[in-house]
Amino acid sequence: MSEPSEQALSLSVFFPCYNEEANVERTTLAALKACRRFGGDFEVIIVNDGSKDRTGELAEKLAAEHAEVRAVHNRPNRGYGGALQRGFREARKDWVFYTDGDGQFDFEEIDKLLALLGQYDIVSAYRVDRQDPFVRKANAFCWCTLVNLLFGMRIRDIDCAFKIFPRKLFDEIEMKSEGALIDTEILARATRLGYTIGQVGVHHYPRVAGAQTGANLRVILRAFKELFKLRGQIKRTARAAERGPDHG
Ligand SMILES: Nc1nc2c(ncn2[C@@H]2O[C@H](COP(=O)(O)OP(=O)(O)OP(=O)(O)O)[C@@H](O)[C@H]2O)c(=O)[nH]1
Ligand SMILES: [Mg+2]
Repeated sequence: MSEPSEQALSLSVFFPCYNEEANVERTTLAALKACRRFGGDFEVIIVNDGSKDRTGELAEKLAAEHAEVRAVHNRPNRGYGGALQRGFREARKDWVFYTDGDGQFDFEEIDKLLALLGQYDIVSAYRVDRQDPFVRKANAFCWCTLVNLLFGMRIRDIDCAFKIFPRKLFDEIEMKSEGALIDTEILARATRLGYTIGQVGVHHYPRVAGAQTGANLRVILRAFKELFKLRGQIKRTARAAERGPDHG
């Protein structure tokens, strides 16, 4: 696949939403505005992850109002990883960009990712001034250091929800994480396949509406459980590849 030029960009944009009735419209309109600037072929996918509020209903309304918008629904809620998996599997364009549905990132900064796609296969942003409490930032630093060591990567901010991938990657890798490990899983599997990853700083804004859910203990424990499973799976895949196709 050739480097995307602004004229010919074929882009799927999606964002997961779990109980984001206060944010989903604003986020969708911001995505549409950013995509329209490119004038290419694009789609915006709202992944409603089994929300208990009016997110699903609002997503359907937005899809009815805008031809480029599609709403898909996980029923019941499948977790952050399940929501991201759904978005990647639904994407139909050559490039897939995702961010969060709660408005903590600025879609306009997608330009920074596109600018690096000539040099790298994937671009993963890092938050320059992360709007989270110190303890959460310190935990994130330790987590990122651990996964980099385990999977031989050098990612500055693994869980930054501002990344772009070639869609074909998702035909080549399995995704199993249903929790917060999903970002690590995708980048670790892509790294094993030889995909290169560019990194660039983007802004991060405080959540203005909706409930904070990203750092509860259940999320963290689930991520560790999935981490050890993923480590085992990737090791097994590597050993099978070394043995060659006859040995499966
Ligand atoms: N936490 C959580 N978020 C989900 C889930 N499914 C989809 N999401 C969406 O994933 C995005 C990231 O979740 P957030 O709760 O914003 O996580 P965060 O940004 O790390 O933390 P806060 O915004 O501080 O809660 C949001 O757009 C959520 O609506 C889920 O099952 N759990
Ligand atoms: Mg958030």
